[in-house]
Amino acid sequence: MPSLDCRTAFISDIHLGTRDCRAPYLLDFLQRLDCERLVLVGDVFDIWAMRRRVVWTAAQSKVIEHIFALADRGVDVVYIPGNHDEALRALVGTEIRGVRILRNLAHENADGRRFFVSHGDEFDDAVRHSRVQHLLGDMSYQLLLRLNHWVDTLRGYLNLPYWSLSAWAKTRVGRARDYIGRFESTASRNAREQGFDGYIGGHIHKAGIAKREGVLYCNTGDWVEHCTALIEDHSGYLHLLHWSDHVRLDASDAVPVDHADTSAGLPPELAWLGSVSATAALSTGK
Ligand SMILES: [Mn+2]
Repeated sequence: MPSLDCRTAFISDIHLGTRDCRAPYLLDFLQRLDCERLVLVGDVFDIWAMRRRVVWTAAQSKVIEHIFALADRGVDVVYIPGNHDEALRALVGTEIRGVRILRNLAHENADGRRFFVSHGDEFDDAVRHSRVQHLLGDMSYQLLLRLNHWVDTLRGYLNLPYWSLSAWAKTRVGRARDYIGRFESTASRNAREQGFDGYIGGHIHKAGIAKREGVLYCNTGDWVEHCTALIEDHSGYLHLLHWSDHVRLDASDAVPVDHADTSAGLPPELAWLGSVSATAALSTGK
């Protein structure tokens, strides 16, 4: 298996525990990854969705096993919980099997540039118009993801490559575009005001690298629609990888279909997650 040699890899918005999670793609990425530091930039688990219904697959278990295996191998694995896994913020400052859990991170690139790394939901209040609009947006987004699932299944039958309906819709809906623009500016300005050379985040499921507010804005994207990762090479340059494209090109390594375990319970190795989420739900009042 060819390896992906880099200094740092940033991934976010994996949404483990839901059927939207594209775990087989992520597993393929992780198995090839050869890095010094791996940063999980939030929404690794979708604990919100898991409170309603858990969809767990063998590939999702393997993703977790592989992340721990990287930590065992000496990779500095950092986990910054997001809003969908905010229950794990109760564990900030601790370590689980070599994975450091942090609220955010100051990452220094090989070329000396410093980046402020956070999930990004802390900018929601500054970015969104109103709570009601946000909820409506969230509901239609869920609907789009559902539709996306069916479109993808259909295209699979027709032997067409993966194409994301919700990704397509998002770039064409004016309000979503405004939201993304405001998010990028707010996050970048915040990083600049703290003296950083750039910002690295996730949350909005829109991967990108762009100059904003005088600093470099980077978004890792997600693994529910786009399958993207932000990579720092050994010289300190940042690159965006679109892993679903990569897998499609490499036909010898077809990604297997991820069959959902419909028994819908947390796997035993994740039982601790249930108790953490229950405790934190009380403390945050959400
Ligand atoms: Mn988020």
